[in-house]
Amino acid sequence: MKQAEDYIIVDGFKHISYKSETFSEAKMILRSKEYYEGVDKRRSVRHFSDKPVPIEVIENMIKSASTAPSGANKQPWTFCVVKNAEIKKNIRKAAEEEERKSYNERMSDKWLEDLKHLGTDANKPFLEIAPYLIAVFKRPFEYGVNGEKHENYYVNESVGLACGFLISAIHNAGLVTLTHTPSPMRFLEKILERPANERAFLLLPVGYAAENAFVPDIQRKPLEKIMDLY
Ligand code: IYR
Repeated sequence: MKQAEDYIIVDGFKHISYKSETFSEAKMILRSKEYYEGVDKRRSVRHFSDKPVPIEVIENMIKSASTAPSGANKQPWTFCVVKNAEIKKNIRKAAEEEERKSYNERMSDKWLEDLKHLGTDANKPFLEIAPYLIAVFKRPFEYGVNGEKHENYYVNESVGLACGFLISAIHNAGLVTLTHTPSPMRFLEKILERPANERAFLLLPVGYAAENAFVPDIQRKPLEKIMDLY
């Protein structure tokens, strides 16, 4: 029997054969339901335990994040993992400074009203308590060998997708996170001494939920409100 080719050449580039694992319709329904029920247990948590987490777990999560699709496969992201207490303290101090300005001056009354049910304020103790902070940076461009700039593509979409994968991986490991958005976030670039082609995108504290953690009693929109079938 003739063996199927396991690669072809398209415009001079090698394309390898890809076989995706498929399931019966019944199994698909079951798997999709079980997956939903798993991710539906995820919540944004603001109360963390300081219990240590093996770095290997964080490394695996970041490898999962890096499997996200990206524009022209440029993978325009860097994940900075902060375990060092001194650096976490500096990040907390700088984040709270920005947040105080935001809550007191920059955010509109409507915005503050919209946040009230979440119980947030400018104090961010979790930035010191969580065993790790993952500061995600986007890379709008790369430097070539002569220092010239090469633009990346769909950078926000790509890094947003990678963050989604990361958040899902954190939940899958039984840990929690919070998509913290101190704004502006330039202080992260300074504290972590990032190269000039990186911009802070998201700050994710990662760890176990505190034993006495509480989350706001909020509901997800029902399917009828979020899906239109044509
Ligand atoms: N960045 C602030 C405020 C904040 C904004 C939104 I939109 C939220 O959903 C939650 C908080 C903070 O992190 O507290």
